[in-house]
Amino acid sequence: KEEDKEDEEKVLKSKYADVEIPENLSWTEFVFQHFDEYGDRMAIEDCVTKRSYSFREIKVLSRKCASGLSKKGFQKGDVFALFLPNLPEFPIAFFGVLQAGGVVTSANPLFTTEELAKQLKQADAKWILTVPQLVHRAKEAMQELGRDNVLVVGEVDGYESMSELLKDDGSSVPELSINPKEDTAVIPFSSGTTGHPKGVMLTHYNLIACGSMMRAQGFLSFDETTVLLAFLPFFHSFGMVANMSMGLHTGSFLVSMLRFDKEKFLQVLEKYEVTHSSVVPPVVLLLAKHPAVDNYDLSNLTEITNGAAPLGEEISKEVMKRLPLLSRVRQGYGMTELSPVCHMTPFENNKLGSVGMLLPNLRCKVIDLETGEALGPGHDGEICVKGPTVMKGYLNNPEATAQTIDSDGWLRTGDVGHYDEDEHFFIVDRVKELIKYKGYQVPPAELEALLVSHPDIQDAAVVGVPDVEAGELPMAFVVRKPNAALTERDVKTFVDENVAPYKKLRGGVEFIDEIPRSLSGKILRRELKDRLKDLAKT
Ligand code: 4UW
Repeated sequence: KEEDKEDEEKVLKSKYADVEIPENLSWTEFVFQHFDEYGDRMAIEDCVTKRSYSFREIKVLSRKCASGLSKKGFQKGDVFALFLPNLPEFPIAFFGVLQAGGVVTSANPLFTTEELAKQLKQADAKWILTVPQLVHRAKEAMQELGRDNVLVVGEVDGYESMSELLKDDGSSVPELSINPKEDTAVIPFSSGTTGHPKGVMLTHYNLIACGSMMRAQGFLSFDETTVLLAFLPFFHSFGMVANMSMGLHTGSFLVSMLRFDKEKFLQVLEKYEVTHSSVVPPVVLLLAKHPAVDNYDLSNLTEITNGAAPLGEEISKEVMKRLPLLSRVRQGYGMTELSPVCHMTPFENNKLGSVGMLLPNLRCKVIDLETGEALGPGHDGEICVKGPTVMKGYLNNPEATAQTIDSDGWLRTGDVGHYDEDEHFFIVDRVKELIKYKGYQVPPAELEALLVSHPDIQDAAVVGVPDVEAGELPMAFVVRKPNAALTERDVKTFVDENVAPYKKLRGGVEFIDEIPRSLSGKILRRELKDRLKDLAKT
Protein backbone atom coordinates (compact mmCIF):
# COMPACT_ATOMS: atom_id res chain seq x y z
CA LYS A 1 0.00 0.00 0.00
CA GLU A 2 2.77 2.35 1.01
CA GLU A 3 4.40 1.56 -2.36
CA ASP A 4 1.24 2.39 -4.33
CA LYS A 5 0.99 5.68 -2.50
CA GLU A 6 4.61 6.41 -3.29
CA ASP A 7 4.13 5.65 -6.99
CA GLU A 8 1.24 8.05 -7.10
CA GLU A 9 3.25 10.70 -5.32
CA LYS A 10 6.24 10.57 -7.70
CA VAL A 11 8.50 9.43 -4.91
CA LEU A 12 11.94 8.42 -6.11
CA LYS A 13 13.50 5.28 -4.72
CA SER A 14 17.25 4.99 -4.92
CA LYS A 15 18.33 3.29 -8.16
CA TYR A 16 20.68 1.18 -6.07
CA ALA A 17 19.62 -1.95 -4.22
CA ASP A 18 19.14 -1.50 -0.49
CA VAL A 19 22.13 -2.43 1.61
CA GLU A 20 21.93 -4.31 4.84
CA ILE A 21 22.33 -2.05 7.83
CA PRO A 22 23.67 -3.76 10.95
CA GLU A 23 21.15 -3.29 13.74
CA ASN A 24 23.05 -4.43 16.79
CA LEU A 25 26.24 -2.43 16.71
CA SER A 26 27.31 0.78 18.33
CA TRP A 27 28.94 3.42 16.11
CA THR A 28 32.31 2.57 17.65
CA GLU A 29 31.88 -1.13 16.94
CA PHE A 30 30.98 -0.32 13.35
CA VAL A 31 33.90 2.06 12.79
CA PHE A 32 36.39 -0.25 14.54
CA GLN A 33 35.13 -3.38 12.73
CA HIS A 34 38.41 -4.08 10.90
CA PHE A 35 40.89 -2.39 13.24
CA ASP A 36 42.48 -5.68 14.31
CA GLU A 37 43.32 -6.39 10.68
CA TYR A 38 44.77 -2.91 10.22
CA GLY A 39 46.84 -3.41 13.40
CA ASP A 40 49.97 -1.32 13.71
CA ARG A 41 49.53 0.60 10.48
CA MET A 42 49.36 4.35 10.95
CA ALA A 43 45.81 5.61 11.14
CA ILE A 44 46.26 9.33 11.67
CA GLU A 45 49.13 11.81 11.71
CA ASP A 46 49.23 15.53 12.31
CA CYS A 47 50.97 17.09 9.32
CA VAL A 48 52.84 19.67 11.41
CA THR A 49 53.78 18.01 14.71
CA LYS A 50 53.90 14.51 13.15
CA ARG A 51 52.15 13.14 16.24
CA SER A 52 50.55 9.94 15.05
CA TYR A 53 48.55 6.92 16.18
CA SER A 54 48.13 3.47 14.70
CA PHE A 55 44.77 1.71 14.44
CA ARG A 56 45.76 -0.45 17.39
CA GLU A 57 46.65 2.60 19.46
CA ILE A 58 43.36 4.29 18.67
CA LYS A 59 41.52 1.20 19.81
CA VAL A 60 43.54 0.78 23.01
CA LEU A 61 43.72 4.47 23.92
CA SER A 62 40.04 5.13 23.30
CA ARG A 63 39.24 2.27 25.70
CA LYS A 64 41.56 3.76 28.29
CA CYS A 65 39.84 7.08 27.79
CA ALA A 66 36.44 5.42 28.31
CA SER A 67 37.64 3.64 31.42
CA GLY A 68 39.21 6.79 32.86
CA LEU A 69 36.04 8.77 32.25
CA SER A 70 33.91 6.11 33.95
CA LYS A 71 36.16 6.26 37.00
CA LYS A 72 35.47 9.97 37.12
CA GLY A 73 31.77 9.26 37.36
CA PHE A 74 30.92 9.86 33.70
CA GLN A 75 27.76 7.87 32.98
CA LYS A 76 25.72 6.48 30.15
CA GLY A 77 23.88 9.27 28.38
CA ASP A 78 26.12 12.03 29.75
CA VAL A 79 27.10 14.62 27.20
CA PHE A 80 30.78 15.36 26.58
CA ALA A 81 31.79 18.41 24.55
CA LEU A 82 34.73 18.36 22.16
CA PHE A 83 35.98 21.91 21.58
CA LEU A 84 38.92 20.94 19.41
CA PRO A 85 40.55 21.55 16.07
CA ASN A 86 41.48 18.50 13.97
CA LEU A 87 44.05 16.88 16.23
CA PRO A 88 45.05 13.24 15.93
CA GLU A 89 43.67 12.84 19.48
CA PHE A 90 40.19 13.84 18.28
CA PRO A 91 39.11 10.28 17.35
CA ILE A 92 40.59 8.86 20.56
CA ALA A 93 38.48 11.21 22.66
CA PHE A 94 35.44 10.86 20.39
CA PHE A 95 35.34 7.06 20.50
CA GLY A 96 36.43 7.09 24.15
CA VAL A 97 33.35 9.08 25.10
CA LEU A 98 31.10 6.78 23.07
CA GLN A 99 32.60 3.67 24.69
CA ALA A 100 31.95 5.19 28.10
CA GLY A 101 28.29 5.35 27.02
CA GLY A 102 28.44 9.07 26.49
CA VAL A 103 27.16 11.38 23.81
CA VAL A 104 29.53 13.70 21.93
CA THR A 105 28.57 17.27 21.20
CA SER A 106 31.13 18.89 18.96
CA ALA A 107 31.67 22.64 18.97
CA ASN A 108 33.44 24.87 16.48
CA PRO A 109 36.86 25.84 17.91
CA LEU A 110 36.35 29.30 16.42
CA PHE A 111 33.41 29.97 18.74
CA THR A 112 33.47 32.85 21.19
CA THR A 113 32.81 32.04 24.84
CA GLU A 114 29.16 33.08 24.44
CA GLU A 115 28.60 30.94 21.35
CA LEU A 116 30.18 27.97 23.10
CA ALA A 117 28.23 28.51 26.32
CA LYS A 118 24.95 28.49 24.37
CA GLN A 119 25.75 25.08 22.92
CA LEU A 120 27.02 23.63 26.20
CA LYS A 121 23.87 24.78 28.00
CA GLN A 122 21.50 23.40 25.41
CA ALA A 123 23.36 20.09 25.34
CA ASP A 124 23.81 20.06 29.14
CA ALA A 125 27.46 19.13 28.71
CA LYS A 126 29.03 17.51 31.78
CA TRP A 127 32.62 17.69 30.49
CA ILE A 128 34.62 19.50 27.89
CA LEU A 129 37.93 18.67 26.20
CA THR A 130 39.92 21.42 24.55
CA VAL A 131 43.42 22.64 23.68
CA PRO A 132 45.62 25.00 25.74
CA GLN A 133 44.84 27.98 23.47
CA LEU A 134 41.11 27.66 24.12
CA VAL A 135 41.13 26.57 27.73
CA HIS A 136 39.97 29.90 29.16
CA ARG A 137 37.02 30.06 26.82
CA ALA A 138 36.12 26.48 27.70
CA LYS A 139 36.36 27.18 31.42
CA GLU A 140 34.30 30.37 31.30
CA ALA A 141 31.62 28.72 29.21
CA MET A 142 31.44 25.71 31.54
CA GLN A 143 31.20 28.05 34.52
CA GLU A 144 27.93 29.34 33.10
CA LEU A 145 26.58 25.83 33.73
CA GLY A 146 28.14 25.79 37.20
CA ARG A 147 30.64 23.13 36.15
CA ASP A 148 34.40 23.02 35.94
CA ASN A 149 35.15 19.71 34.29
CA VAL A 150 37.68 20.88 31.73
CA LEU A 151 40.26 18.52 30.22
CA VAL A 152 43.09 19.60 27.97
CA VAL A 153 45.03 17.94 25.16
CA GLY A 154 48.45 19.17 26.27
CA GLU A 155 49.61 20.74 29.50
CA VAL A 156 48.17 23.80 31.26
CA ASP A 157 48.75 24.55 34.94
CA GLY A 158 45.67 23.91 37.01
CA TYR A 159 43.98 21.68 34.41
CA GLU A 160 43.92 17.97 34.01
CA SER A 161 45.59 16.70 30.87
CA MET A 162 44.04 14.10 28.61
CA SER A 163 47.35 12.24 28.76
CA GLU A 164 46.60 11.41 32.43
CA LEU A 165 43.35 9.85 31.35
CA LEU A 166 45.18 7.79 28.75
CA LYS A 167 47.40 6.29 31.45
CA ASP A 168 44.36 4.49 32.80
CA ASP A 169 44.65 0.70 32.91
CA GLY A 170 41.48 0.33 30.86
CA SER A 171 39.83 -1.81 33.52
CA SER A 172 36.63 0.18 33.93
CA VAL A 173 35.12 0.35 30.47
CA PRO A 174 31.44 -0.07 31.29
CA GLU A 175 29.46 -3.02 29.97
CA LEU A 176 26.98 -1.14 27.88
CA SER A 177 23.68 -2.11 26.48
CA ILE A 178 23.31 0.31 23.61
CA ASN A 179 20.00 0.50 21.86
CA PRO A 180 21.33 1.70 18.50
CA LYS A 181 17.99 2.97 17.20
CA GLU A 182 17.13 4.90 20.35
CA ASP A 183 20.44 5.99 21.84
CA THR A 184 21.91 9.24 20.62
CA ALA A 185 25.62 9.02 19.78
CA VAL A 186 26.38 12.56 18.70
CA ILE A 187 24.78 15.99 18.91
CA PRO A 188 26.35 18.30 16.35
CA PHE A 189 24.63 21.68 16.08
CA SER A 190 22.86 23.06 13.05
CA SER A 191 20.31 25.80 12.48
CA GLY A 192 18.51 23.54 10.00
CA THR A 193 15.93 25.39 7.97
CA THR A 194 15.18 28.21 10.43
CA GLY A 195 16.28 30.11 13.48
CA HIS A 196 19.10 29.47 15.89
CA PRO A 197 21.51 26.53 16.11
CA LYS A 198 19.87 23.43 17.52
CA GLY A 199 21.29 20.15 18.76
CA VAL A 200 20.84 17.46 16.09
CA MET A 201 20.37 14.06 17.73
CA LEU A 202 21.95 11.35 15.60
CA THR A 203 21.63 7.81 16.89
CA HIS A 204 24.18 5.05 16.53
CA TYR A 205 21.88 3.49 13.93
CA ASN A 206 21.55 6.76 11.96
CA LEU A 207 25.33 6.90 11.62
CA ILE A 208 25.76 3.21 10.86
CA ALA A 209 23.06 3.49 8.19
CA CYS A 210 24.86 6.43 6.62
CA GLY A 211 28.23 4.67 6.77
CA SER A 212 26.79 1.48 5.23
CA MET A 213 25.03 3.40 2.46
CA MET A 214 28.14 5.38 1.59
CA ARG A 215 30.19 2.22 1.29
CA ALA A 216 27.80 0.70 -1.21
CA GLN A 217 28.71 0.76 -4.91
CA GLY A 218 31.93 2.70 -4.40
CA PHE A 219 30.15 5.92 -3.48
CA LEU A 220 32.85 6.34 -0.88
CA SER A 221 35.92 4.94 -2.56
CA PHE A 222 38.38 4.94 0.37
CA ASP A 223 40.32 1.78 1.12
CA GLU A 224 43.57 0.69 2.76
CA THR A 225 45.64 2.35 0.05
CA THR A 226 43.97 5.73 0.57
CA VAL A 227 45.90 8.69 1.92
CA LEU A 228 43.22 11.14 2.98
CA LEU A 229 43.95 14.76 3.72
CA ALA A 230 41.54 15.52 6.54
CA PHE A 231 41.34 19.25 7.02
CA LEU A 232 37.56 19.60 7.02
CA PRO A 233 36.64 20.16 10.64
CA PHE A 234 35.87 17.00 12.61
CA PHE A 235 33.34 18.94 14.69
CA HIS A 236 31.12 19.31 11.60
CA SER A 237 29.10 16.35 10.33
CA PHE A 238 30.97 16.18 6.98
CA GLY A 239 34.42 15.90 8.58
CA MET A 240 33.18 13.82 11.51
CA VAL A 241 31.40 11.12 9.55
CA ALA A 242 32.77 11.14 6.00
CA ASN A 243 36.42 11.74 6.93
CA MET A 244 37.29 10.89 10.51
CA SER A 245 34.93 7.96 11.03
CA MET A 246 34.67 6.48 7.55
CA GLY A 247 38.35 7.17 6.85
CA LEU A 248 39.28 5.07 9.87
CA HIS A 249 36.63 2.45 9.14
CA THR A 250 38.05 1.83 5.67
CA GLY A 251 41.67 1.64 6.89
CA SER A 252 42.73 4.86 5.17
CA PHE A 253 45.69 6.86 6.42
CA LEU A 254 44.43 10.23 7.62
CA VAL A 255 46.70 13.23 7.47
CA SER A 256 45.11 15.68 9.86
CA MET A 257 45.53 19.38 9.46
CA LEU A 258 44.74 21.72 12.28
CA ARG A 259 44.30 24.93 10.37
CA PHE A 260 43.75 25.35 6.66
CA ASP A 261 46.54 27.24 4.95
CA LYS A 262 46.88 27.40 1.16
CA GLU A 263 50.61 26.79 0.92
CA LYS A 264 50.60 24.14 3.66
CA PHE A 265 47.72 22.37 1.97
CA LEU A 266 49.68 22.08 -1.29
CA GLN A 267 52.87 21.04 0.51
CA VAL A 268 51.04 18.30 2.38
CA LEU A 269 49.36 17.01 -0.78
CA GLU A 270 52.79 16.57 -2.31
CA LYS A 271 54.75 15.37 0.69
CA TYR A 272 52.30 12.74 1.91
CA GLU A 273 51.39 11.67 -1.64
CA VAL A 274 47.77 12.32 -0.77
CA THR A 275 45.31 10.35 -2.91
CA HIS A 276 41.96 11.70 -1.67
CA SER A 277 40.66 14.84 -0.12
CA SER A 278 37.21 16.00 0.87
CA VAL A 279 36.87 19.64 0.05
CA VAL A 280 34.61 22.67 -0.03
CA PRO A 281 34.27 25.00 -3.06
CA PRO A 282 36.96 27.57 -2.11
CA VAL A 283 39.50 24.74 -2.07
CA VAL A 284 38.44 23.53 -5.51
CA LEU A 285 38.81 27.12 -6.69
CA LEU A 286 42.32 27.19 -5.23
CA LEU A 287 43.27 24.00 -7.06
CA ALA A 288 41.82 25.34 -10.30
CA LYS A 289 43.24 28.84 -10.23
CA HIS A 290 46.05 29.47 -7.77
CA PRO A 291 49.44 29.92 -9.45
CA ALA A 292 51.26 28.12 -6.59
CA VAL A 293 49.60 24.84 -7.61
CA ASP A 294 52.13 24.57 -10.46
CA ASN A 295 55.00 24.39 -7.97
CA TYR A 296 53.88 21.09 -6.51
CA ASP A 297 53.70 17.51 -7.65
CA LEU A 298 50.09 16.53 -7.06
CA SER A 299 50.22 13.46 -9.23
CA ASN A 300 48.97 11.12 -6.50
CA LEU A 301 45.77 13.04 -6.00
CA THR A 302 43.19 10.97 -7.86
CA GLU A 303 39.96 12.09 -6.25
CA ILE A 304 38.46 15.10 -4.54
CA THR A 305 34.94 15.15 -3.15
CA ASN A 306 33.17 18.43 -2.69
CA GLY A 307 30.37 18.95 -0.21
CA ALA A 308 28.70 21.45 2.12
CA ALA A 309 28.15 24.09 -0.59
CA PRO A 310 27.44 24.20 -4.33
CA LEU A 311 30.17 23.48 -6.86
CA GLY A 312 29.58 24.51 -10.48
CA GLU A 313 30.31 22.49 -13.59
CA GLU A 314 32.81 25.00 -15.00
CA ILE A 315 35.10 25.01 -12.01
CA SER A 316 35.02 21.21 -11.85
CA LYS A 317 36.09 21.06 -15.50
CA GLU A 318 38.81 23.61 -14.92
CA VAL A 319 40.38 21.69 -12.07
CA MET A 320 40.32 18.45 -14.02
CA LYS A 321 42.01 20.15 -16.95
CA ARG A 322 44.71 21.56 -14.73
CA LEU A 323 45.37 18.33 -12.84
CA PRO A 324 45.20 15.65 -15.54
CA LEU A 325 45.88 12.84 -13.07
CA LEU A 326 42.92 13.83 -10.97
CA SER A 327 40.45 11.34 -12.34
CA ARG A 328 37.42 12.30 -10.30
CA VAL A 329 35.87 15.49 -9.05
CA ARG A 330 32.99 14.15 -7.05
CA GLN A 331 30.30 15.64 -4.91
CA GLY A 332 28.19 14.73 -1.99
CA TYR A 333 25.15 16.58 -0.84
CA GLY A 334 24.04 16.36 2.70
CA MET A 335 22.81 18.00 5.81
CA THR A 336 23.72 17.45 9.46
CA GLU A 337 20.12 16.27 10.04
CA LEU A 338 20.72 13.44 7.50
CA SER A 339 23.67 11.87 9.34
CA PRO A 340 24.80 13.63 7.06
CA VAL A 341 24.78 12.60 3.40
CA CYS A 342 21.87 11.70 1.11
CA HIS A 343 23.25 12.10 -2.43
CA MET A 344 26.66 11.30 -3.86
CA THR A 345 28.05 11.18 -7.34
CA PRO A 346 28.52 7.61 -8.56
CA PHE A 347 32.04 6.24 -8.95
CA GLU A 348 31.73 6.32 -12.74
CA ASN A 349 29.68 8.47 -15.10
CA ASN A 350 29.22 11.35 -12.78
CA LYS A 351 27.86 14.52 -14.30
CA LEU A 352 29.91 17.55 -13.35
CA GLY A 353 27.82 20.12 -11.52
CA SER A 354 25.51 17.45 -10.15
CA VAL A 355 25.48 16.43 -6.50
CA GLY A 356 24.88 12.88 -7.62
CA MET A 357 22.31 10.19 -7.08
CA LEU A 358 20.19 9.20 -4.15
CA LEU A 359 22.04 6.77 -1.87
CA PRO A 360 20.56 3.29 -1.34
CA ASN A 361 17.84 2.79 1.30
CA LEU A 362 16.55 6.34 0.77
CA ARG A 363 13.45 7.87 -0.74
CA CYS A 364 13.38 11.35 -2.16
CA LYS A 365 10.81 13.72 -3.61
CA VAL A 366 11.05 17.18 -5.06
CA ILE A 367 7.99 19.19 -4.12
CA ASP A 368 6.47 22.28 -5.68
CA LEU A 369 7.27 25.27 -3.49
CA GLU A 370 3.69 26.49 -3.58
CA THR A 371 1.47 23.44 -3.82
CA GLY A 372 3.67 20.84 -2.09
CA GLU A 373 2.96 18.46 -4.97
CA ALA A 374 5.78 16.08 -5.94
CA LEU A 375 7.35 17.01 -9.28
CA GLY A 376 8.82 14.95 -12.11
CA PRO A 377 12.25 15.28 -13.73
CA GLY A 378 13.48 18.71 -14.75
CA HIS A 379 11.32 20.71 -12.35
CA ASP A 380 12.77 22.66 -9.47
CA GLY A 381 11.26 22.22 -6.04
CA GLU A 382 12.18 21.57 -2.43
CA ILE A 383 14.10 18.36 -1.86
CA CYS A 384 12.66 16.03 0.79
CA VAL A 385 14.30 12.86 2.02
CA LYS A 386 13.09 9.84 3.96
CA GLY A 387 14.98 6.87 5.35
CA PRO A 388 17.14 5.43 8.12
CA THR A 389 19.50 8.40 8.23
CA VAL A 390 16.87 10.99 9.14
CA MET A 391 17.85 12.35 12.56
CA LYS A 392 16.05 11.32 15.70
CA GLY A 393 15.11 14.98 16.16
CA TYR A 394 16.29 18.28 17.55
CA LEU A 395 17.34 18.12 21.17
CA ASN A 396 14.58 19.38 23.49
CA ASN A 397 12.83 21.02 20.58
CA PRO A 398 9.79 19.04 19.40
CA GLU A 399 8.35 22.08 17.57
CA ALA A 400 11.41 22.51 15.38
CA THR A 401 11.53 18.74 14.85
CA ALA A 402 7.90 18.71 13.72
CA GLN A 403 8.51 21.59 11.33
CA THR A 404 11.38 19.70 9.73
CA ILE A 405 10.15 16.08 9.68
CA ASP A 406 6.49 15.52 8.79
CA SER A 407 4.27 12.83 10.27
CA ASP A 408 5.16 10.46 7.39
CA GLY A 409 8.88 10.77 8.15
CA TRP A 410 9.80 13.14 5.31
CA LEU A 411 12.61 15.54 6.13
CA ARG A 412 12.41 18.91 4.38
CA THR A 413 15.89 20.04 3.45
CA GLY A 414 15.06 23.67 2.61
CA ASP A 415 17.12 23.20 -0.57
CA VAL A 416 15.74 23.75 -4.04
CA GLY A 417 16.75 21.56 -6.94
CA HIS A 418 15.72 19.01 -9.52
CA TYR A 419 16.71 15.65 -10.98
CA ASP A 420 17.22 14.81 -14.62
CA GLU A 421 15.95 11.81 -16.62
CA ASP A 422 18.84 9.72 -15.25
CA GLU A 423 18.05 10.76 -11.68
CA HIS A 424 21.15 12.85 -11.21
CA PHE A 425 20.35 15.69 -8.82
CA PHE A 426 21.18 19.38 -9.12
CA ILE A 427 20.87 21.90 -6.28
CA VAL A 428 19.99 25.37 -7.51
CA ASP A 429 18.86 27.44 -4.53
CA ARG A 430 17.83 27.46 -0.90
CA VAL A 431 14.47 28.40 0.62
CA LYS A 432 15.73 28.10 4.17
CA GLU A 433 17.29 30.91 6.14
CA LEU A 434 20.79 29.45 6.28
CA ILE A 435 23.83 31.29 4.90
CA LYS A 436 26.95 29.29 4.08
CA TYR A 437 30.34 30.99 4.22
CA LYS A 438 32.98 28.60 2.84
CA GLY A 439 30.76 25.71 3.90
CA TYR A 440 30.40 27.03 7.46
CA GLN A 441 26.88 27.57 8.74
CA VAL A 442 25.94 31.17 9.48
CA PRO A 443 22.42 31.29 10.92
CA PRO A 444 20.91 34.72 10.09
CA ALA A 445 18.60 34.57 13.12
CA GLU A 446 21.60 34.52 15.41
CA LEU A 447 23.14 37.62 13.84
CA GLU A 448 19.77 39.38 13.77
CA ALA A 449 19.29 38.75 17.50
CA LEU A 450 22.75 40.17 18.14
CA LEU A 451 22.14 43.23 15.96
CA VAL A 452 18.86 44.18 17.64
CA SER A 453 20.58 43.94 21.02
CA HIS A 454 22.57 47.04 19.98
CA PRO A 455 21.10 50.17 21.62
CA ASP A 456 21.00 52.10 18.31
CA ILE A 457 19.40 49.37 16.22
CA GLN A 458 15.65 49.16 15.80
CA ASP A 459 15.42 46.16 13.50
CA ALA A 460 17.70 44.03 11.33
CA ALA A 461 17.74 41.29 8.74
CA VAL A 462 20.71 39.28 7.54
CA VAL A 463 21.00 37.63 4.12
CA GLY A 464 23.75 35.99 2.06
CA VAL A 465 25.30 37.86 -0.86
CA PRO A 466 26.72 35.60 -3.58
CA ASP A 467 30.52 35.51 -3.65
CA VAL A 468 32.77 33.62 -6.05
CA GLU A 469 35.22 32.36 -3.46
CA ALA A 470 33.20 31.98 -0.27
CA GLY A 471 29.85 31.04 -1.81
CA GLU A 472 28.01 33.64 0.22
CA LEU A 473 28.91 36.56 2.47
CA PRO A 474 26.68 37.54 5.38
CA MET A 475 25.30 41.08 4.96
CA ALA A 476 22.92 43.03 7.14
CA PHE A 477 20.00 45.34 6.46
CA VAL A 478 19.72 47.60 9.47
CA VAL A 479 17.02 50.01 10.64
CA ARG A 480 18.55 52.65 12.91
CA LYS A 481 16.70 53.99 15.95
CA PRO A 482 15.43 57.54 15.38
CA ASN A 483 18.29 60.03 15.56
CA ALA A 484 20.95 57.34 16.00
CA ALA A 485 24.20 58.15 14.19
CA LEU A 486 25.28 54.60 13.62
CA THR A 487 27.73 53.92 10.77
CA GLU A 488 28.49 50.80 8.79
CA ARG A 489 31.82 50.58 10.60
CA ASP A 490 30.08 50.74 14.01
CA VAL A 491 27.82 47.86 13.06
CA LYS A 492 30.65 45.74 11.71
CA THR A 493 32.86 46.35 14.74
CA PHE A 494 30.02 45.43 17.06
CA VAL A 495 29.43 42.16 15.20
CA ASP A 496 33.15 41.34 14.94
CA GLU A 497 33.53 41.64 18.69
CA ASN A 498 30.77 39.19 19.38
CA VAL A 499 30.92 36.35 16.87
CA ALA A 500 33.29 33.76 15.43
CA PRO A 501 35.27 35.24 12.50
CA TYR A 502 33.41 33.33 9.77
CA LYS A 503 30.15 35.07 10.76
CA LYS A 504 31.48 38.60 10.18
CA LEU A 505 29.40 40.89 7.98
CA ARG A 506 31.80 40.61 5.06
CA GLY A 507 28.95 41.37 2.65
CA GLY A 508 28.47 44.84 4.16
CA VAL A 509 25.69 46.77 5.85
CA GLU A 510 22.78 48.63 4.22
CA PHE A 511 20.67 51.04 6.21
CA ILE A 512 16.97 50.99 5.34
CA ASP A 513 13.75 52.44 6.73
CA GLU A 514 11.92 49.22 7.32
CA ILE A 515 12.56 45.48 7.14
CA PRO A 516 9.96 43.93 4.82
CA ARG A 517 7.96 41.32 6.71
CA SER A 518 5.01 39.06 5.99
CA LEU A 519 1.78 39.46 7.92
CA SER A 520 2.96 36.79 10.32
CA GLY A 521 6.13 38.78 10.99
CA LYS A 522 8.53 36.63 8.96
CA ILE A 523 11.35 38.52 7.28
CA LEU A 524 10.87 38.53 3.51
CA ARG A 525 14.41 37.57 2.64
CA ARG A 526 13.66 37.06 -1.03
CA GLU A 527 12.57 40.69 -1.26
CA LEU A 528 15.78 41.84 0.41
CA LYS A 529 17.86 39.75 -1.97
CA ASP A 530 16.03 41.28 -4.92
CA ARG A 531 16.73 44.70 -3.49
CA LEU A 532 20.41 43.78 -3.40
CA LYS A 533 20.33 42.85 -7.07
CA ASP A 534 18.79 46.24 -7.84
CA LEU A 535 21.47 47.97 -5.78
CA ALA A 536 24.16 46.09 -7.68
CA LYS A 537 22.72 47.35 -10.98
CA THR A 538 22.75 51.01 -9.95
N1 4UW B 1 25.82 21.38 -3.00
C1 4UW B 1 25.05 22.42 -2.63
C2 4UW B 1 26.27 20.49 -2.09
C3 4UW B 1 25.91 20.68 -0.73
C4 4UW B 1 25.11 21.83 -0.41
C5 4UW B 1 25.52 20.71 1.39
O1 4UW B 1 26.25 22.09 7.52
P1 4UW B 1 25.16 21.25 6.98
O2 4UW B 1 24.08 20.83 7.89
O3 4UW B 1 25.72 19.89 6.39
C6 4UW B 1 26.55 19.74 5.32
C7 4UW B 1 26.95 18.37 5.04
C8 4UW B 1 27.61 18.05 3.89
C9 4UW B 1 28.13 16.74 3.59
C10 4UW B 1 28.28 15.79 4.53
C11 4UW B 1 28.83 14.46 4.26
C12 4UW B 1 29.27 14.22 2.90
O4 4UW B 1 29.76 13.11 2.61
C13 4UW B 1 29.12 15.26 1.96
O5 4UW B 1 29.55 15.08 0.72
C14 4UW B 1 30.69 14.39 0.40
C15 4UW B 1 28.57 16.47 2.31
O6 4UW B 1 26.92 20.67 4.65
O7 4UW B 1 24.56 22.07 5.76
C16 4UW B 1 23.56 21.53 4.95
C17 4UW B 1 23.29 22.43 3.78
O8 4UW B 1 24.48 22.71 3.04
C18 4UW B 1 24.20 22.83 1.66
C19 4UW B 1 22.69 22.63 1.53
O9 4UW B 1 22.04 23.87 1.61
C20 4UW B 1 22.38 21.79 2.76
O10 4UW B 1 21.04 21.80 3.17
N2 4UW B 1 24.92 21.80 0.92
N3 4UW B 1 26.13 20.02 0.42
N4 4UW B 1 27.04 19.50 -2.48
N5 4UW B 1 24.69 22.67 -1.36
